[in-house]
Amino acid sequence: MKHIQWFPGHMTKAMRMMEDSVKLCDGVLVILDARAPAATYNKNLKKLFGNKPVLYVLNKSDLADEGRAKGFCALIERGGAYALPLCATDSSAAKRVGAKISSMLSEKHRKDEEKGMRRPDRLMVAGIPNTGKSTVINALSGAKRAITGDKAGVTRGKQWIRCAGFELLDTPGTMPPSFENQYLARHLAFIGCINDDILDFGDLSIELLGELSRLCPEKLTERYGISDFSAPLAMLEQLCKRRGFILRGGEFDYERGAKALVDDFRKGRIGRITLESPEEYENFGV
Ligand SMILES: Nc1nc2c(ncn2[C@@H]2O[C@H](COP(=O)(O)OP(=O)(O)O)[C@@H](O)[C@H]2O)c(=O)[nH]1
Ligand SMILES: [Mg+2]
Repeated sequence: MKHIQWFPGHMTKAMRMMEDSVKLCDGVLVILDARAPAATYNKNLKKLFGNKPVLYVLNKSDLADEGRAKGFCALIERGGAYALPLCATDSSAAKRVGAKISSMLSEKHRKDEEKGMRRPDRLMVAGIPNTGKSTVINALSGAKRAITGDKAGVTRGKQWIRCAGFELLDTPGTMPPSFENQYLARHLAFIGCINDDILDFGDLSIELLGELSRLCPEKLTERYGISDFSAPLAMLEQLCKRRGFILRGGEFDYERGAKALVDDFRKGRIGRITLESPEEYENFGV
């Protein structure tokens, strides 16, 4: 697959904007994708957060492997940060995140009380594109979206949304993904965190089949009747055969097969899968 890159200029600009926002907050919610927590984590951001408490939300947990998602959460919490598997579209999402935020900020609450003043808790949402930042913000703020400005008439002032028990910066910090590791960069492509226009679905499907055949061959058998795992191209052909993706003349319609595979994976139709194993990431999130 093509080497995936991010322009350094974008990186610097995104980081600078995030840095300004973080300063105004008591804590940060970093949204990761529970199907690929390591790939959707950008360790460069850790330094921006300074001493601010961080809650890592492993979102889209409805599409992910439950045990692995929990394993990553345990790793993160062992390192001193907070973590929560979440399905942001679930009706219980706001309540679960709210409870976690409140325990994360208990130290601030105690200090506020000592000083005899209770400032509102202010948080921001951050994460790489497509992890569900907007969905989380909508879930936390509810339908009404009460917006509270820092100062009326100051257009440059940040907008805060009043949520149950805290205020949320209305615009999420969009952070660039880290592409230092091409194995993890591929995971970003699989889950749809990279603009599809720059991706070759043929290549992508071959890589995905290779990885899924090592991780969960039984799921490929169940959905596509794949039984010969000797080579990814042969797997794609079995998929095409099963789904009837055959061109006039009898050739396999590889392109259709590739698209179907990636689409099925992204929508969770192959099963609940987390591509990375917590065992491989000893010091994750710390
Ligand atoms: N299955 C599933 N889809 C989700 C979840 N959260 C968000 N999405 C979907 O993921 C896509 C990207 O979400 P969005 O909030 O726009 O991501 P953003 O780019 O980080 O703001 C949308 O199609 C959402 O509906 C979730 O917990 N589960
Ligand atoms: Mg968004």
